[in-house]
Amino acid sequence: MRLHPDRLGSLPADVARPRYDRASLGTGIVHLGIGAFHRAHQAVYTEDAMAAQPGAWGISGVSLRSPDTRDALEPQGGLYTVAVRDAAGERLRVVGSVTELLVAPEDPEAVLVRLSRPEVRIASLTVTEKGYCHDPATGALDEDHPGIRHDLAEPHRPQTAPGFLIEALDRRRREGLAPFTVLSCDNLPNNGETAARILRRFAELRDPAFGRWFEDNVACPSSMVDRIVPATIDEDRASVARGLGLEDAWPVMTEPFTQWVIEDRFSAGRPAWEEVGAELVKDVRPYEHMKLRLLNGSHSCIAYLGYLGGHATVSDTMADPAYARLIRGLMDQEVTPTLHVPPGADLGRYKAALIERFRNPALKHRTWQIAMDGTQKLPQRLLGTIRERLAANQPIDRLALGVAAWMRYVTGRDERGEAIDVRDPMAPRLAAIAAEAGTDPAALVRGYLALREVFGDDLPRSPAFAEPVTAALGRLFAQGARRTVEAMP
Ligand code: CS2
Repeated sequence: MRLHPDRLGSLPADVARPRYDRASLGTGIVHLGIGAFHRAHQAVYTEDAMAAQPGAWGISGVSLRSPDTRDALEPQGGLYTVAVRDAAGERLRVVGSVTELLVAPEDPEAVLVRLSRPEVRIASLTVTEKGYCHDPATGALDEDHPGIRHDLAEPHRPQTAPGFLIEALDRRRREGLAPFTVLSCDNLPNNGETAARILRRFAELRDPAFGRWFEDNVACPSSMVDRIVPATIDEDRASVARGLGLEDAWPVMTEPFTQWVIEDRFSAGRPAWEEVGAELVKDVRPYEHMKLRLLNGSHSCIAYLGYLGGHATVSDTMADPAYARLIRGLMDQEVTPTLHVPPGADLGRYKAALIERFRNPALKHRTWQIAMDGTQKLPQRLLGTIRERLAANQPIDRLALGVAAWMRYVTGRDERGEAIDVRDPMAPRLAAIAAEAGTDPAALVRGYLALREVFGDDLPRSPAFAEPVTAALGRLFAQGARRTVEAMP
């Protein structure tokens, strides 16, 4: 038997479920990128906000690529399970805030129609870094991106997130409807500002007057989102089914920790997220730096060095004392001095909690999963910190090792000579560089640093950057990741 709105009554008493009238939810939010992360994070805050202060904030979840989420959730009336796991055990809750599921490539017009409805007041996004179709080094729209070129040529059948948002905003503008607020929930620096820059440029390329209208009318608050949500595997489905007494085709697995810091600039209202734990602030930047540099920066280092050292998951990697020491050193010695501490935050406790979160043995967060899309992630996770430290003449040994580990990883061969499944929008270029440079560290570093979209114009010209990266890459080839990590101070 499948999870279904008619069967909520049969759930075991300890499984939480919607505490509001789902029928009155309506659709106030369209979310682009209805993956596991959104379902374990923003959709849960909205679920709780509906119980605390009812409102018409149901979520229409859009997949920009595959029909998998719709196929899994539609027969369940949009319901799904969030399993919160740590060493103490597992707690299940069934979430009902997603009321509709759309698959953009099957019917782009249906998504545009939904986004153009007057009751939709927020369009939120978790489309991952590459979904912004931008140049990660500068944060500007990549005007040569094939998806962007397509969406400019065929605005009524968009494929990309910017294409959908801009066409829908144009329809609203022409119909005299207020725009929705665009709420980026991706791990990008100044994600609201970045989204605004990209969307404004896209609007301007369609029509300069539209670009000005966008600038004057569309609110794009920034937000910092945090919750670790590994990909769901079949074993998780089986264990959730045992706990529910019903099958759920796509439950999401996560940790107890959750944080959402949002700039309070919504042009057409929002759910009462502040009633249920979200922090509404004026300036998200200090929170975002703290999170992107400490959590995501460490995550990427764990991913590349852990994978190369034979560790399949983050918790396995962190159970290795040499890695745990490296990550602690990275946070304390190299990242912390670059941070402006957010008001009221206790960095010592934050970092200790991060280490505990990484160690959570109940989450099987694969190093391979986090290793994906490095070209889109390195700039905000490691390179910004590196730039600031170099400008202050401070050492970057651990950060350089992280960058070198990424280079070693994207050569596509592991330490036993096996192929690595490198997933990255720039994968063909990464492979071509490796094919030409072989295993010569200096040639590889030269080749990868020439990727201006990643390293910008400054880092490739900086010997203070290239030298430690080349030295670290040499050690990774000569000694392997495990021994290189062990030899770090
Ligand atoms: C991870 C993030 O996959 C990744 O790149 O670093 O998804 C991370 O788990 C989240 O940002 C945690 O909030």
